[in-house]
Amino acid sequence: TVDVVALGESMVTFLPSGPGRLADVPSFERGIGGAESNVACVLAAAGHRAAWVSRVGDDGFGDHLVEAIGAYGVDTSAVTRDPERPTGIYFRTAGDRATDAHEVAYYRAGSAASAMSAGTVDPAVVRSGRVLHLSGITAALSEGCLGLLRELTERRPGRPIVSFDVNHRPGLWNTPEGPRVLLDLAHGADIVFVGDDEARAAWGLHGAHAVRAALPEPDVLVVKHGRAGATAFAREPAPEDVHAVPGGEPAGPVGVRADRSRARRGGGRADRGGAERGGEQAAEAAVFVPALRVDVVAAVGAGDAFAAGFLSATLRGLPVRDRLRHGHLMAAAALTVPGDLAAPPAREHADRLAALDDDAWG
Ligand code: KDG
Repeated sequence: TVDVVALGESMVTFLPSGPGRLADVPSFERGIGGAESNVACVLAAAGHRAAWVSRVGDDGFGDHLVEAIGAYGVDTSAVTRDPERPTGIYFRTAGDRATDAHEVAYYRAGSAASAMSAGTVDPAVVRSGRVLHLSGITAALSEGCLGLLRELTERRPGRPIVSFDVNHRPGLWNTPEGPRVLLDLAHGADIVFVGDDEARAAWGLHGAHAVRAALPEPDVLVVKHGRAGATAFAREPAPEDVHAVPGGEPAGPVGVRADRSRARRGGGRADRGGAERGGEQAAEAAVFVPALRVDVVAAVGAGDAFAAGFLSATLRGLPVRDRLRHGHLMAAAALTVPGDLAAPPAREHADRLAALDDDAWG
């Protein structure tokens, strides 16, 4: 089985040769982007079996995406070609280092990926992994894409663990309904990633606990606090949800559970809360782990790398604090390169860094 299937639009990206306004940048360098394929690439580079499901044009940019993402070790065999619609592309400026304010120009309206729908994507393939990773970007692309996400986030027996990165991109939505739709979709996921800035802007929610109160259903909720760190809420699993991890990994739970004893003694700052679920009160910890302080080159791709690190550690059955630390480590690698993707630290190296004591982790 594939560990993670990531579904979403990828684009050929054009990164500026230097600073300045989009109007002034004289040349751009080609790269690849796409939140979900970024997650798949980092996971594959970190030694997981990852697949990317999407639709690209029957054009050179489509070829490039399939080849470049495949070169990370991602299975691209379920990517379909659209003979009529082009592959999406986008341009960005270098932006301001301190604020990361940058211009983005998307050329993706009517793209091949926007023609994804429950009718054009094979649901069996999409559900074939242990984890299905989705993002709110897809919901903004077209009615068909939104319908597909609604179907994939429906709670049904036997589905994979559904991971959802809210990724609110206000510029992509042409209706004011975006925030409500994203909250709806997040309700149906098992693992949700959201920035506290997104939650504030989209939902008017201030702080991690307010987000948890509005999103009690997902077993795991990660609220990211930009450069400060991230808070995870994770419910204890019902015993039957705990599976041993095959293939030589340390046996441990897959997915969706907190390890409160470890969180208390080992650096995650845990506080106790409760989450309402089906009328029952399930105790859970809120674990905050500070991010690594790095010299940021560009924030693009960092959220995706964080999700990949968190999912990687989840698949390996690591406790919540370590899932957050692996997320931060992968994000730190992405923050220090101009493009979306950086080579992640090797697993042994990441494990050693994640195991450093609290002083090293701020
Ligand atoms: O997370 C990085 C993405 O924002 C970038 O690759 C482009 O997918 C993209 C988007 O839709 O903004």
